[in-house]
Amino acid sequence: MSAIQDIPRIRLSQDGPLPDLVREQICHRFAEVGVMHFEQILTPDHVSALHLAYEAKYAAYHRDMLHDDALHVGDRRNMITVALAGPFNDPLVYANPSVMPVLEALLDYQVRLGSFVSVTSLPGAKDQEPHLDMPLLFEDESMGTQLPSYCLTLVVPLVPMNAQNGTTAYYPASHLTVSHEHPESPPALPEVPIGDALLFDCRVWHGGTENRSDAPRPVLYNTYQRPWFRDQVNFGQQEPLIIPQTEWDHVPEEHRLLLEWCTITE
Ligand SMILES: O=C(O)CCC(=O)C(=O)O
Repeated sequence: MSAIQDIPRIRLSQDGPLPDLVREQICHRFAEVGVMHFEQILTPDHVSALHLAYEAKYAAYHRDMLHDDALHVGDRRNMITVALAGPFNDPLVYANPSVMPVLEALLDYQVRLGSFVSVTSLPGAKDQEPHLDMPLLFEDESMGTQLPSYCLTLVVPLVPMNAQNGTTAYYPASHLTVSHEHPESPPALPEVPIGDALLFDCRVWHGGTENRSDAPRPVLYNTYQRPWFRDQVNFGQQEPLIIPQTEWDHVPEEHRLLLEWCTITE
């Protein structure tokens, strides 16, 4: 099998259901590559508003130090839990209609949001080591790579992902082999403007690239899981998913199952 080096791109209309054949083709392609670039899932103005809200609430994490409730995930890089509150408590953000039909089909129509965080690299952050976000199920056995997707992360950049701000290097199709190291083939380095998003399978090798800009580079990481799968490794010191009670009251009935793992705060 020749190495896949490109990340497929799709743009889906938010009006009306996805035809079965189209959904099947997209899922088939995703299963082959393990990463997909979704174009224009939000307007740039909407993302700018999210960015402002993020900066207003989470700037305290923009210091290069260890935080009690944020995970240090590499040089000058933290994973910060973002409360589903204000502009983040919005179905366009946690259940985006351009992405959900694909996510639902990939996870067999039983989707739970497992975590809602930002991975923020600070100016000067170096490349992150390529890694898997969690160990494979049945770690040393090919079985873990033959299973359908069970944990998918939607990366929604709040500033453009590019060579200046930093992007994420992905090794397409690396979810199909068992290895304790990333493939030797060169990774894909996607340029992602605000409004676009990347979806990747948790079995795909990846790593953030350096931040050469003079500003933090936050990307939202929305992780969707089958109901039987729990992330046992990334949330030892922080809640994966929080929502204040007053915000929970505004969650539409149709999304309450998706969000049933939320910790409701005062
Ligand atoms: O910062 C990035 O671009 C990727 C972050 C990441 O892969 C991680 O923290 O697991």
